[in-house]
Amino acid sequence: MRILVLGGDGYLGWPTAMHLASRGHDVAVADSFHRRLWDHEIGADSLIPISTLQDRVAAWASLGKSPIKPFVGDITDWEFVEHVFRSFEPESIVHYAEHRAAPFSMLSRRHAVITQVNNVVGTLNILFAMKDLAPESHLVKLGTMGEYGTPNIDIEEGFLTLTHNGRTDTVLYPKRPGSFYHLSKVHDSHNIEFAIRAWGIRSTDLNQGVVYGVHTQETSLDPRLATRFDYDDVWGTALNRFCVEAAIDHPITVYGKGGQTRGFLDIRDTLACVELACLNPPPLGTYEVYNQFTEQFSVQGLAEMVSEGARHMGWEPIIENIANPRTELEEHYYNAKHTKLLDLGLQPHLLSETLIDGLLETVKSHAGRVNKRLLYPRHSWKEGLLEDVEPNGDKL
Ligand code: USQ
Repeated sequence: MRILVLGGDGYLGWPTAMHLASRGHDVAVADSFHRRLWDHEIGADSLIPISTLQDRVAAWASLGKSPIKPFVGDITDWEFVEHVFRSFEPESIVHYAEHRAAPFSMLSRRHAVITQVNNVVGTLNILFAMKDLAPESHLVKLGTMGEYGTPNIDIEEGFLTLTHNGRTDTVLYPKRPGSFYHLSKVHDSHNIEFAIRAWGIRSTDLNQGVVYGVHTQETSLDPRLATRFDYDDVWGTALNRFCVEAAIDHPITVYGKGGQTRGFLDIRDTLACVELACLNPPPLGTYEVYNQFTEQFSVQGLAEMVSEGARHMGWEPIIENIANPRTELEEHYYNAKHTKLLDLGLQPHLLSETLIDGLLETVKSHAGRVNKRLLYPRHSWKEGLLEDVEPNGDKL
């Protein structure tokens, strides 16, 4: 199958491209390198050194693998999208080309605008390209579990059947996201669902939870194929950050009470889910939604698991419940369905001691690269810039 991976230079895009190429698909990637640029803006860097996209595809080809074709450009630019669609003629489009950090989108008006314009306009361009240039193709869109927020009822997979005043209908599950980033994905979902009704194209919206880990069959082949590992306060996600903090004897930063509960999954399961989605396109005119995570944990529970793993390594971790820089419920009901990908054959890698130990070892081997200034949050969603972090990373 010809598969175009948008955002193919990113944390998940690059491992996905290699995974699909090694399974016999004809793969191209497109990327604007925005993600690398934003690192410069906030002074962050991947914990694990990463090669340029050109070096990555050259290293991949040098191992005798089926080549990955790179396209460099921005999908908010229609001419670029048209060029990629006409020259590659994708059958599936895996769409990761979005700004993906809730804290980034909440830094300022400018960051909220950049996030929403990039994500909503980019996706609209892809929808029009599908309609005009590849009407049979299948959009595999990375959404987020955060689209649903934390409602006080069970979260279904995309749709809810309601009876109101004696009449029954199936509607899109009500969305109540918790950041301008998460909202951008809700806007995308609505645009996609409408485009499908209007034009008869097709898409699978993957509402993904928080991904952890960096090791996949392909990233482990050669250091030049490594994917990025973010640990800073803006791009770093919970488990990855906690491992870095434990590895350098920094307090594990649980925000608030730590009862925030989310769906989580191993990076290898992301790749498997995306491939399953590509191989099982819905009929034309259908909008399919899968909830893509394998287990749910509270943030406090996750911190305790990392802490336990760190003690096995002979370290002395401490968990610190710091003031929450975000605006979110810290204690809430959470029960999200996630059976559709299992029904398609997903065999999950569940979070285990061995995985945490492996992550802790990887992180420890790069501990010299950690910039401590990036660990405590530097920005509050309500109060703006926080002044209580010293340039050396200590709290005042
Ligand atoms: N958290 C802490 N301490 C930290 C970092 C995070 O307690 O040091 C808490 C946050 O307050 C939040 C939870 O951990 O309650 C998850 O935060 P996160 O940064 O790990 O993940 P999130 O902001 O939700 O976003 C990530 C990805 C995003 C994806 C989303 C899936 O960055 O692209 O869409 O996970 S989901 O969470 O299901 O919406």
